Amino acid sequence: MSKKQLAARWGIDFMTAFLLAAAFAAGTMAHAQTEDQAWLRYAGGPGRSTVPVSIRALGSSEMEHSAVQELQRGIAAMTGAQPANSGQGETVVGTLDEVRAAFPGLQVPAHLAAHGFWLKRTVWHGRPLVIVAGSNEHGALFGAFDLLRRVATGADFSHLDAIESPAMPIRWVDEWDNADGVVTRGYDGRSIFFEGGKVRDDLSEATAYARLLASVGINGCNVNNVNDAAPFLEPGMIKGLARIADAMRPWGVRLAISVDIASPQKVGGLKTFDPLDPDVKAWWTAKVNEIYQQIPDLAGVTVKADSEGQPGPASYGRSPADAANVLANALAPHGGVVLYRAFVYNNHLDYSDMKADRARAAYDIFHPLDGQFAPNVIVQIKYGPIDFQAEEPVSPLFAGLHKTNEAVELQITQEYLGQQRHLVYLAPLWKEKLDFDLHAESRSTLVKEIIEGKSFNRPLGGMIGVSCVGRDNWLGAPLAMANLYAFGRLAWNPNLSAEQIAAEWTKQTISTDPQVVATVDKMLMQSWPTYVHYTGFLGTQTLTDITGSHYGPNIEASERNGWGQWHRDDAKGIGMDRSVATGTGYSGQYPPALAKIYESIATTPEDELLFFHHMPWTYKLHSGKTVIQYVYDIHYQGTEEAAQLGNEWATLKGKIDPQLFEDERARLEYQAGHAIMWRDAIVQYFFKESGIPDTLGRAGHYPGRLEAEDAHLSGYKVIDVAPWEDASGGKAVACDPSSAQKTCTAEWTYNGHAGRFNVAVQYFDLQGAVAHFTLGTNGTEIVSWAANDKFPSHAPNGDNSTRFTAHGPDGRGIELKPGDTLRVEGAPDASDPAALDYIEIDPAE
Ligand code: GCW
Repeated sequence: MSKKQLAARWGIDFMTAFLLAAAFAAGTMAHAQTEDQAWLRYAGGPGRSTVPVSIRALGSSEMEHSAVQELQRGIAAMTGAQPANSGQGETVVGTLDEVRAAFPGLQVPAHLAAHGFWLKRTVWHGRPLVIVAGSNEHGALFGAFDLLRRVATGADFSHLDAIESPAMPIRWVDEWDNADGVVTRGYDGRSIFFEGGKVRDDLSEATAYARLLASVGINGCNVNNVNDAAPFLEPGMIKGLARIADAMRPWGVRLAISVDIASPQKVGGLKTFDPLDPDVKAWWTAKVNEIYQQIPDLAGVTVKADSEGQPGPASYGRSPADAANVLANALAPHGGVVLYRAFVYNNHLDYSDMKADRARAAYDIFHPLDGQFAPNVIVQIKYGPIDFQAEEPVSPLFAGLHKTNEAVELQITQEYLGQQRHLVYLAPLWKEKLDFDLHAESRSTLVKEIIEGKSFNRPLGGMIGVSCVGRDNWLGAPLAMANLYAFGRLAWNPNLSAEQIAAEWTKQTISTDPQVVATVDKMLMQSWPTYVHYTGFLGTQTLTDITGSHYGPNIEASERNGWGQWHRDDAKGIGMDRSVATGTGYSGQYPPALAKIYESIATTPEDELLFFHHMPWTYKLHSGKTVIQYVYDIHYQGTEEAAQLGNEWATLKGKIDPQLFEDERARLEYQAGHAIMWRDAIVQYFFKESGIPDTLGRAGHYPGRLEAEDAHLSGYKVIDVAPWEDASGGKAVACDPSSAQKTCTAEWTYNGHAGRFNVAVQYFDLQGAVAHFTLGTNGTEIVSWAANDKFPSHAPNGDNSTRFTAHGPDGRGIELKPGDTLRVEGAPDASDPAALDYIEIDPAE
């Protein structure tokens, strides 16, 4: 950002802008991406702790070494203490056996569960002793991080005597990195692992990432995309993968990879990839052996097959169990596992078939196979039956597999939830799913207990988080890192609350000041409901462009195609009838108690109503509001809540790191503007479709709004925006490429009362190009800015519709009186026509 843009955007004076720009530049140079920018800053500790700073490992393993290094670094940073004389005692790290041997006579727990740890503060021969003991060295490493978390969050150490162990064995993140360095559904730069078809030379970021993952208990990382995975089994690539495994090993994070089920043909040159073919079996066995020779601790493989164009066993009339088992048998001797994804569905469904239903697919395909999977196969199930939606019921498949290991797949990267440009803390959503009771076998079976293996007595199970980090600060937005943190903490212990995790994260990342912690946590907890309120309603599927960016609104994109993310709206109503009696029968896939609840309109929870039933716009909800009135109200409420997030953050000024403050402040300002665009798109679309007015008169009426298409235009031409709902009134203006003018102008005459006003300009910031804008009154420029953010799409639409608000030179508004002219001037760039939707004039007070 230039200084002038900074000044324009933030309404600050030139000198402050200069200093901030310098700080940004220095900041970028000083900290290329490191894990220390995340929750491992070790800066927010309470300033003292009773953990002795003399720290040693009792054994010689690599992970104990990592643990000691981490403790030394963390304790010293948080307490300011230097390694002291032995009179102040010591902290030791080891396995339980090592502790027993080193401190004979000390009372130690008889046993620790796998990867568990014991933290103990005691006195040994008159000197303080803190023990970090693991069931093995990996447990000791987790224990070290836990001890550091306790120091950073100000825990009481006086009676420290804690035993913990992970709730489930599989705690992995999945990355969707491609060999060319592009991260699918990643919003934060290129791959930390791959570039140009190869593993990167510099894997320091892979090590740093592993450290972050280990700190929250994650033990596996699948590094490549589930799509197009065949090249990863080429011999050269396996060598590279072995280097990644080496880079992550000191932190106990085991490598996993995605494999293409057609590899025997694509890589091995066989005529077939039929999983029951003996040559195919032999090929997999040999390939797996080849991998383990180089990566002896490979955690396992993930498979996406017969889904979204990926090849699979269906080509040969074989089942997912056949495909999973051929891999499982090859992996079993090495201790590896297969994560077979239940995300298998036909994406060529017939929209006109009222019985067709993508939500049914996973259960229809996998339930009949229960009991047929090898013991080292885990079926990996997305939390909902469709696809990482902001609101969607729990997948019934969790209750449909009793003799099969299960893992839940969550998404850390915010594919359908604002792509890290919007603040959405996901732990409350995940908790809702994990705590959900499916009532299988007419007893309590919570999702978290199913994946822990408890409900159906399974040896394996776990949680997978699709993370998709990149080189641009992992998840890009600093607050989005709370999601990565929360994922690990919940996989370790799904009984933690979203609030508790938020507080832990804030204390470690931002500040331990109670007011800061309370404010940030309130914002985090409110952020998911807020996002839902301005982007959807009552369990509709996503209203984004489902075949494109998954970001801005595009209501029609989900309809009339084979993808099955339908909401089936028309002039009379909206929603999918998934009942057994009259619909697709999906609700009958749940155990009887739930099936009954979802079958009936009266008992279906309203936040899932339109997922299960097609309802008239005039249907009255429990509140007495009609569905359409709810649509209007909730979207206006959502935009107010989005603005409120920014107001909350503003109270932190001067209390937190200034760079973080400004970064998030700008993000929240953008989000509040984008929420308005979402609101208007949805409200105007369904208002037009239903023809039912808003009882509060807001739909279709925008006080203070002056449309660009109604302005006096010079160089600008009126355009239709696609989809129409993404522009106010469906139209915008764009510079006419055939015009000789270098800039284009839109001018309005102000006819309201005299006073001070904030003027918002809604414009389109196209990808890969930089247009410039200025706003002025009566021929004098007030402010200028560049459309240089990074949004999806090369055409003007809701992906890139952006709001810039001018608050006047002193921040108290722009003075206007009747007859004044307001003018926006756009300077296009070769591929960005400086398109403009409207301006909106709101009283400054
Ligand atoms: O949500 C969808 C994504 C695809 C992804 C797929 C999946 C990797 O849009 O990009 O493919 O899910 O989970 O397999």
